[in-house]
Amino acid sequence: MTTTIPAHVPTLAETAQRMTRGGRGVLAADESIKTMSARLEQEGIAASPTARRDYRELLLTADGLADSVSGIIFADETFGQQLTDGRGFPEAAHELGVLPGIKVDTGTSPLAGHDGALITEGLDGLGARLASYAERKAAFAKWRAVFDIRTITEYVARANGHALARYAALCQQYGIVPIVEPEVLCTGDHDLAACDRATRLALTALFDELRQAGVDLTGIVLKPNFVTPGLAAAPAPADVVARATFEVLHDIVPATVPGIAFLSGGHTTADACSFLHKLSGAPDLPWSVTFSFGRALVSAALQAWAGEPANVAAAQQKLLANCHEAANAIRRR
Ligand code: 5MM
Repeated sequence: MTTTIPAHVPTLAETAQRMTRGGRGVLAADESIKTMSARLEQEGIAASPTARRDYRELLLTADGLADSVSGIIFADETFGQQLTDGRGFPEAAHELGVLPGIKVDTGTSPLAGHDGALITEGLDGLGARLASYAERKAAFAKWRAVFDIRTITEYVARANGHALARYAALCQQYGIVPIVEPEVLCTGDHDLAACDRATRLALTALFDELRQAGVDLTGIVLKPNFVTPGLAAAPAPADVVARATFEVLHDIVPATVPGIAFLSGGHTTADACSFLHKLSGAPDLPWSVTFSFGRALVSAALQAWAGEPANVAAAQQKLLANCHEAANAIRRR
């Protein structure tokens, strides 16, 4: 008699660890249709579902991507598309050794009564969408709250933290690891202290809400911004950014959180990698730190591709070089 040993279904904690440990990070390729179309058009490429598909296929199939990338975040459109060989994107990602993730927020709206502040939407019907993504083998999901240092208040932080916590609790019910992303934007000419204050406000409200929602903190990945001056202000040295970022996170993020994967936020690849390198060298880090960069990994590849099949290999080399640089930033000690 033959017995079939059921395949091990990874726990939330195991998936979160796989995403953030082992010297690899997450590639954010989940631009909404609107953002992706604008980025294609900026490079002179006519935006269409096929162009967006070809671009994401180029990213996913770069040979050796899994050496430095543990997971890739897709938007809903890509998640349901097929590669040119007929495989679905999530299936192909698993086969290539990269966990597929899905962005499930539906973007931001003005937060009524709080001039200029934004609230991230997408909770309506989220359970049904997560059930469908889980069936299609999504390993993790992402929800991004967006804060501007000029409009963030305790209420704005709490409203967005509450939505993030409800999203995270729902994801865990469906066996999907939630990436929780409270992004303090670095557009503007504010100083590092202003970003420090805003990031503390956002993270404090978030972790309070996550606890109250009963979210298992061992099964999440936090995706924060680095604590930096605004992009239009005088830059701070990488070790100053790393120290400020570490202090904020150390004060607020419990050690039970397995991994922190930073967004790049409009910083150059070199800057984002050097912040990460300095930070990951800090002694006794309670969590794994890695990257979940979007623009810092893909911008050069998109430019090199320019929509031409003949440029695919060159574009993939640009992507791989940036992914290796980011992975090296967390591996070098
Ligand atoms: C890749 O861009 C993501 C989705 O953006 P939109 O919904 O606005 O189109 C974005 O959430 C991204 O995952 C994070 O902001 C990190 O990207 P960067 O470029 O800041 O590392």
